[in-house]
Amino acid sequence: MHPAVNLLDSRTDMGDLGWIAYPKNGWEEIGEVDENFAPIHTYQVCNVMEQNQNNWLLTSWISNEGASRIFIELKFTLRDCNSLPGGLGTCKETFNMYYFESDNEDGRNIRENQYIKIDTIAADESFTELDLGDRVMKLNTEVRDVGPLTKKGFYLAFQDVGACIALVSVRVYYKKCPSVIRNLALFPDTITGADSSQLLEVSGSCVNHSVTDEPPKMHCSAEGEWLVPIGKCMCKAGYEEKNNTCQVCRPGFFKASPHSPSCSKCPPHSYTLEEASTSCLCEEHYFRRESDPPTMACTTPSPISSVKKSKITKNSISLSWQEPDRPNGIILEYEIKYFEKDQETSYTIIKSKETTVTADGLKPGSAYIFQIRARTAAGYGGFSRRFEIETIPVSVAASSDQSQIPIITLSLTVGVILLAVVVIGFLLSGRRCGYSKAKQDPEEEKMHFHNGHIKLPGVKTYIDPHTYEDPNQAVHEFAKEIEASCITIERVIGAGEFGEVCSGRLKLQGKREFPVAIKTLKVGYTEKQRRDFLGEASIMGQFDHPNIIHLEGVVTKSKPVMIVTEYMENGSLDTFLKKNDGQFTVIQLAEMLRGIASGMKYLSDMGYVHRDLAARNILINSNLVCKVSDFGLSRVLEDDPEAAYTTRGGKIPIRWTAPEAIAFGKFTSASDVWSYGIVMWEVMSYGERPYWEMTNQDVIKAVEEGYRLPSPMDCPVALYQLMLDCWQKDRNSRPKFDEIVSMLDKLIRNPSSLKTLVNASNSVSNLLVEHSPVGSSAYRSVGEWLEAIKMGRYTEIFMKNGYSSMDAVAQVTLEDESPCEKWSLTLHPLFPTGYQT
Ligand code: ACK
Repeated sequence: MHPAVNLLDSRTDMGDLGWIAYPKNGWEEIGEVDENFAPIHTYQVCNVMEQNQNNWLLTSWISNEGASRIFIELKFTLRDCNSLPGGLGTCKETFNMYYFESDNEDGRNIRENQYIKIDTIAADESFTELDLGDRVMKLNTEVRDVGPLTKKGFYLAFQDVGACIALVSVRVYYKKCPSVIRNLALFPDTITGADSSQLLEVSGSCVNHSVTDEPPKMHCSAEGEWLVPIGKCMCKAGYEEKNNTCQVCRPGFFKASPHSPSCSKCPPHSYTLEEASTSCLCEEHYFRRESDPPTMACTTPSPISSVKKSKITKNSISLSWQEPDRPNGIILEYEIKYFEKDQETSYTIIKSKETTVTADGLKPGSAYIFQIRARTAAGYGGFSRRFEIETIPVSVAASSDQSQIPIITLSLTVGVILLAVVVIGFLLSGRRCGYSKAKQDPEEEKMHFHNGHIKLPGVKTYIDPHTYEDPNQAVHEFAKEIEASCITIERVIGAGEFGEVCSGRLKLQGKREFPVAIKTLKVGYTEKQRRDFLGEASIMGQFDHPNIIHLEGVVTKSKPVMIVTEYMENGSLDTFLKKNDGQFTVIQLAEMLRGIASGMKYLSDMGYVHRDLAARNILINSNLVCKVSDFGLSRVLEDDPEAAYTTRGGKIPIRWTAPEAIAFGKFTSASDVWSYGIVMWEVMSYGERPYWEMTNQDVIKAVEEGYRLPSPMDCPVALYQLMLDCWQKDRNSRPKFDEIVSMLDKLIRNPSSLKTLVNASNSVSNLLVEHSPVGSSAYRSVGEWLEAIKMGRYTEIFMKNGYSSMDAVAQVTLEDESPCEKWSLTLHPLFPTGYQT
């Protein structure tokens, strides 16, 4: 539909226009016909030879039909004064157009001076006698607009002051945005605003069978175009969108919620006979739990009927059960739910492929409720009945412990012998002193995790959102849904892979408003992008630690989809450090590192491997607290601009990644420790780029050949040593995060331990002052002293360089080439000049 609506068109108006002309010898109507012999109302005047012309032509009253800006299109011919010999003194080539507003036709007899001038109209084209001779009419078209109009209608008037004019047509119209259906909302015909730049906000109404939780709106421009749609309607449950309407779901199909895009076929073993179904009924003998989503298949119950207690201690309960007699297909895994009696709101789920499970970390002498269900390809069966089992009370456990004293003594003896064997073996293997190693191989945790087992050593374990068939279920398990109306977006602070990152405020019911960061998912995303985007929230939502970015919740029920986290005033750590180069004390930097290590310890305890630990993925708040962020599934690395493709096809941030992870994809907490070492280096060098401008290929080669990053400027020896430890080729020799945390704790508690800097020329003097308050005599040998300052591994270098006694070390003067300088040169292998063979 055309956006212009005519109020008057003298060409198409066949009857008497009722216009008034005066004085008598002024404008006159001539009855002409167009090429189709239709009458044309043409008014003309041509008193070019006479002085003082003032000829008026008044239209009849024109209703504006509610429009507040109207347009007037004039078509006319105007004679060129040069073609009128003798009339040059008086001849004019313009005429004037006026209007007068009135609510009704009573205003007809107004005085001329009450009219308001719209414009003086001149011709673009004038006609000449020659034109007339050829019977060629050159028509001028001029359009003017008037507004804002405040009354119901108006008159127009044309004043001639001595020109030769033929007014061929007058068209008066207004513009509107024509009625349209957009996003399932009907927007009515809307007359444009009075101002030529005005956008009118118009509310839409949902079409039949549609609903909204975000009222639809659009904006009508002065040109009659619809712009900027906001909100939308969705077909209600039982209906789906087709051609801008909501069509009913056919029998056999259902749609459970307005948010589902279309009707889906009933899941296995369910049906509907009705149209517009919002769920499907289970076939006979098939069931679905009330809490199961309607997308889930109906299954025959395969309930576990009896459970055997295999072992109960004061802190753990081990159970076993029989596979159900008639499972509905192959059992993929069991889900064991348990909680302390009367505390059902806080429960634990263990997934196991075995018919046994051990729940540990329980309270002594407490009753626990267990329920088990099996999962087949068709979905979950119903939960078994509740089994109530009590752990052993402490008193009983103690007495049974008493009776076991001889056994314990025996085991202790065996234990001590075994330990001695291990220690001797360790010493014989020639390994220098280092960090004690955790007993568990990190891969083992990962394997457990991949097998879907969840062990409960009193610590929560990370659950891979991939293990959920429905990713939406994972998000809602781990993340709170926040209503979009609780969020105020204030400004855009950056760009994420999936959309803008904004800062804003969150006001939850009963809580004070507080600042948050909001990651948004851009419009037009694919289902996979949405899943990957929300995957981060499913992971983040499982963590609760002061050094892990805290998830406030997600917005998934309205658009845009958002992830809301705590706000970190200083943004990402690498940028922050670059901006504040040299501004912090070593203790402040060590505290930042301690925080990061503590967050990483928590993640590794939960069995989560970060894979992209780097200063750019650490956020820092106004109190300089650092928090690990940027969690994701495969996409973490996709999203990281530092990530490069390896020959194995994966995308890896080479400079931060351990060699075994680059070479054969072995990502473990130990490879995270390597990355942590690189983060330490980034922090101590205030955001310097690791390996500077070396290419990724050169980095891989150098690291493989045993080269390591040199110490950053003014870096405490102890911290650089820790970095080197993190970069041990053998991943089992790298420190664990808990060891890194306690090491940093010790250093921070004893600030003098951080005074010795790798590249300070007086480093040895410092060492002696800080570590040997009563002089070098506090240590019997150089080895003992180096052990005490956690530099035992350099004993050999000291010896080789002639510093075999503490006296020799103590005599080092500022002028001497200090053993630490030699030592630090040895640690600068990336610089060929500094590398000593
Ligand atoms: O260095 P920045 O200021 O810190 O720029 C990036 C940008 O958004 C894109 O990731 C910033 N950012 C991300 N999450 C947060 C947050 N929770 N608090 C404050 N800034 C954040 C990040």
